[in-house]
Order: sequence, then structure tokens, then C-alpha cells
Amino acid sequence: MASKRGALIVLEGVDRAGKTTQCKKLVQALQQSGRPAEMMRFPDRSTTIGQLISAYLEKKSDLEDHTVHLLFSANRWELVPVMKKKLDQGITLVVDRYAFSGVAFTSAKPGFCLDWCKRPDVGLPKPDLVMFLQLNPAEAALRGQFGNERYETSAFQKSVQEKFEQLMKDPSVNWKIIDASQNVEGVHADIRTHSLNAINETQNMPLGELWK
Ligand code: 2DT
Repeated sequence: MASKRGALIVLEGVDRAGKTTQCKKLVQALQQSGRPAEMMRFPDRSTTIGQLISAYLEKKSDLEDHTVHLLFSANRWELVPVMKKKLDQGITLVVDRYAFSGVAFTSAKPGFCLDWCKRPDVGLPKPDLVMFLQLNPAEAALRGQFGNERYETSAFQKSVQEKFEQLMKDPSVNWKIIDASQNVEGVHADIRTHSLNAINETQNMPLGELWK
């Protein structure tokens, strides 16, 4: 019998919903229960493409909007061989942002439609589970100020949230909405439950292709 593959698990959500903290806690919990797991994040700022994106986000450079959208997508595609290899080896990948952020952020800009924004990411490894950490703007504000990077304003984040809501209507993706207003442990418990279910349900199934 072929060995079991790892699951591809993505966390998405608005600013300050706790995605990074929760990704780390999930990886730790999976590892402690004897399940191989690793964290990834997009953009991956360590590659040559990632460095262009990072300079753009830090406002050290300007890039044309279509161009930067395609760079974000290219940054995912360049990691696909590594992702597939790890999943094949039985390692579950816990990913902080993915193509959904790509589409939500660009389509929140004037002149972009959801369909154009999705195209470059069609065919990427399809997540077995995408958890959206839901937090209303008032609660997010209690968690501190926005940072200084590009996109970190309340007006832009509001349109990003609306785009995420449109994406979540797509039944071809296994979305779960998580109430991120709970305390860290409560959110973690929900995330762990959904993740264990996804790992068990998909370990003998082939990896899918996103939006195909
Ligand atoms: P963080 O590194 O703090 O998560 O911020 N983004 C992300 C896009 O515009 N397109 C994408 O494809 C991805 C993955 C979201 C990264 C910022 O970059 C935005 C916030």
C-alpha cells in the first residue's frame, strides 16, 4: 500500500486575526502527537521573487499592480515542487496565507475582477482545508494598531474582507470559518479539530488542483 500523504492546510484571515500564532501552535500540536508537520508562509520573502515582493510591501519600491499580482503567484509556483515533495513524504503543511490572499488583496484594488485575479493560481496544489479566521474590525482594533506596510489601512482591509467573503462562497474549496474572537487556546482547539479531520479524510486521496 502506498504511504499516506500529508495534508495541505491553509490559514487565511484579516489583519491581526492571529494567523501566524495559530499556524505555529498547530504545527507544534501535530508534531507532539507524532504527525510530521511543517509551516510555510506566503509571500515567502526568502527567494529572489520574494525579495521583490518584500521591498514592495515595505514601500521601498513601487510595482505596477498586475505585475505584483503575478509575482505573488510566481512566488507560490516556485515553491510547488518542494510542497509536493513534502506532502508525498507524509508531511502536513500548515500554510500562512495562500492564493486566497492573492486574489482578495489584488481584487480589492480598483479595476480588478475576481476571475482575472484567480487565473495565475489555477492548478496550484489545492488545500485540503482552508480556515478563515474571522474577526470584526472593532475587535481587531483592540489588538493594536495597523503596521506600516502597504495595504495596512482599515478602508483597504474592509474591501479585502468583502473579497474573502465572495471567495468563501465557492463550494469547490473546503472552507471553515473560525471565530477568531475567542482566546488563543479556544481558537487553537477549533483549528486542531478541523485539521485532524482533514488529515484523516485526505491521507489516502490524491492532492487536488485549485480552481480547476
Ligand atoms: P504578511 O507577510 O504580514 O502576511 O503580509 N498578499 C499576500 C498579497 O497581496 N498577495 C498574496 O498573494 C499574498 C500571499 C497580504 C503579506 C501582505 O501581502 C499581501 C498582506
